[in-house]
Amino acid sequence: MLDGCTPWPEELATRFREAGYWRGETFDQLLRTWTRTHPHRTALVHGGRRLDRAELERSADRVARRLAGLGVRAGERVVLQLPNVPEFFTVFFGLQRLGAIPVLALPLHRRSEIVHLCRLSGAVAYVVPDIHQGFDHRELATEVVKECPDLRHVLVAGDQGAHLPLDGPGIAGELQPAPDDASEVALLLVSGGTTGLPKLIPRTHDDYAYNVRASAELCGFGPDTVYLAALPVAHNFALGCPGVLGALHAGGTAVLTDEPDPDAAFALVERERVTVSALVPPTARMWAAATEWGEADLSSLRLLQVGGARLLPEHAAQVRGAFGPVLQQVFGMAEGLLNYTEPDAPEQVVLHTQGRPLSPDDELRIVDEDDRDVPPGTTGRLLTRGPYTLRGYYRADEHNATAFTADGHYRTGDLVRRTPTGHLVVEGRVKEQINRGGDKVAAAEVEEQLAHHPAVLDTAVVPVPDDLLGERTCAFVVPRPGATAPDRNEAAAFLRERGLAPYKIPDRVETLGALPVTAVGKTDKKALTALARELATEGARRK
Ligand code: OOB
Repeated sequence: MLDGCTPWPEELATRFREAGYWRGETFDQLLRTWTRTHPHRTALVHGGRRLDRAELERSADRVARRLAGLGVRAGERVVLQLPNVPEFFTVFFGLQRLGAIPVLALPLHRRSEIVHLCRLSGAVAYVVPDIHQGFDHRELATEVVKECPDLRHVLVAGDQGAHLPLDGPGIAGELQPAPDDASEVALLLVSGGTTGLPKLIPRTHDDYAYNVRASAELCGFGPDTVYLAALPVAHNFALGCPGVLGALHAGGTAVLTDEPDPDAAFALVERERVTVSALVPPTARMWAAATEWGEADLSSLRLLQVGGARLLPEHAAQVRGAFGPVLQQVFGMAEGLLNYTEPDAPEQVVLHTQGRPLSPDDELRIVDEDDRDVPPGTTGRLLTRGPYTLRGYYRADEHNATAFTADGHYRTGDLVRRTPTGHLVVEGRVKEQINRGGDKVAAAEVEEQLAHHPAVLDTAVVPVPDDLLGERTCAFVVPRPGATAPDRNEAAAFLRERGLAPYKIPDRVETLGALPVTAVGKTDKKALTALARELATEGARRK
């Protein structure tokens, strides 16, 4: 396995192969099979563009030749930052054809995240759009290159500016065949993070293909599936749960959009006869509200997946009320473990639980703070291992020592309880992460960035409840003696300047004389969370 990764123990790997989870197929081999079986079935739709499987494969082959011509080799990493456009998949599969490894950055990542991802992965190339949603990624790339000596090439899908065009000349003749070791890393996903900087999650061909295939089977995907990707396809949910890859695997079609708002999305559902989509809770609620006045024909929808953050039972009822019994709750993580409510699950299960583990070999433990199992039905910390859950983050030995138990369970940081039917209910979390409607913000990352402000002595970032997003971020700031703490506008400008992704900029900034501490002298985040909540309700009352 790629240097810097933790493989599964050999006896487990053998078991997962014998059980038929790991089938020894790489994503390049899978794409070839999909193309061979249905060359002219539509694979991807984007605006007025439609690519059948044969075209997708040809385009991927062109990208592979292009990158090979630039010297990109098997095992090398390439940071891929594209929105929901067909090029995301032509580059993804082009890299698979070379055996090179995509690092899936999110479209909203900025200099801080991209420089970190490039350095951590030792990426040799970075693929960007030209301008996306008003932001010029070519300018970002110019800054990134200066800070990342290993980065040899920037490729632009669109107008190249000062960089190289993605669509340029490549090598002709035979491509060196991609390595066919399916136990090798196929892609690196970015974790939501709990520490200072995002971590990379190695996903092998074997484990991720199983993730996709088993999800597609559970969700009833088939040749008539039309999947609307309205969340970023760089995120695990829309990529492989079952996502675009699941639709392709099942012989179906994926429709790509960057506009999840009901106006745009409903028009696509009607036009393309979309059968399934995946949303985060705030978007699902907007969709539900919009059915009351919209006139689009949504009768083709057979499954509406909602996940990424807590969906309250009353909101689940609204969504189910608006769309009928098509709602599915999904509790997943880029690290692996996926839980789904079954498409035929009783209403109570769909409204009140976040689903059941995907694989019979997902091992779950619910424990107290000393890693002792709690009694059945009690809330505790979720630990897990299994055939598609990582055994270690990439190049992160120190972090891995605490993020996993000695016997290889991943500490999810989520607080859950299990119902008698084996479904999980997510009750909260112990990890210091704010879940902003599905966008994950590591408190430590924002704190570290804010600490660079010259007037800031100390800082702590905590969640505040929010009706739409579930949570927003509140930063408490202690000014240096004699200095004035930055207010929200100044803090936002400062963090933007430092290149932090926009969704990580605190929604509120409050000044304190000192941070409260616990009996052992640690910052008392519980007290701060309570204070943030108080300030927010007070603010709302005054309005
Ligand atoms: C998905 O993946 P990530 O990596 O962005 O975030 C994982 C974390 C979980 O550990 C949990 O804290 C939270 O997001 N989460 C949920 C949830 N789904 C995810 N919390 C409550 N209820 C849910 N249904 O978010 C993700 C990956 C694949 C499929 C779906 C979501």
